[in-house]
Amino acid sequence: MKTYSAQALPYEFDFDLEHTALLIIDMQRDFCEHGGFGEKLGNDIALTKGIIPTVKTMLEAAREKGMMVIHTREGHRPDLSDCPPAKLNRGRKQGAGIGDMGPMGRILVRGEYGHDIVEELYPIEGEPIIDKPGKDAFYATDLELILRNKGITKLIVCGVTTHVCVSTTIRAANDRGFDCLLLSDCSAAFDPADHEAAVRNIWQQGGIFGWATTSDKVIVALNA
Ligand code: TIU
Repeated sequence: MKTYSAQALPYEFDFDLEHTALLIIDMQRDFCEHGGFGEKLGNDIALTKGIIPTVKTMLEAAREKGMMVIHTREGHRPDLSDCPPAKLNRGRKQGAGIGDMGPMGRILVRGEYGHDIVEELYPIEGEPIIDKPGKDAFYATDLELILRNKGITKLIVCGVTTHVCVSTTIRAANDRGFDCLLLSDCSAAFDPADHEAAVRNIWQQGGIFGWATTSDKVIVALNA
């Protein structure tokens, strides 16, 4: 099995195609388009929308090389029975009521147009979609089971938002023994300061949660 080595912080990230998956977090219209959950929380979606072409390039490179690709979506059952009242109440206070009707359908509800992944990055056959009720993609999902069954030990992680679902998932993956590489240019927060801090918080202290780099470094490694 060929080993690839990508320049990263705090040092190079070594991986192979058999044990590594690209994990794309929550690239849903609700976070990247007007009228979705992100915007209703008072955010500008320019940066989350802006990474779509970069993520697409990385996704196409992974597909071409045969790397496993997994997508996640944050959202809830239509009856909201899997939405903790605390989350529901806080969203409502911000004017972003989960389950409320918006221009893209009911906010953060499974099956609605706004809840789904943006067209440019839409999963193809064989790419699992993990529907998650929380920020952590492992919480109350079968993500860990799928990764273990496939022999995946390393995750290349990207998506939105860097400081919320991406960061929470990397931390959860780290505690489960997965090596994680965060792609900073394929991830975004609504505020660049949150993004920058979240990226640094992954690789600081010698890689306390994992590694960080940009997608071009991974693509260079894959083509070396
Ligand atoms: N609000 C925010 O920054 N993020 C979320 O609510 N979910 C994800 O990060 N996907």
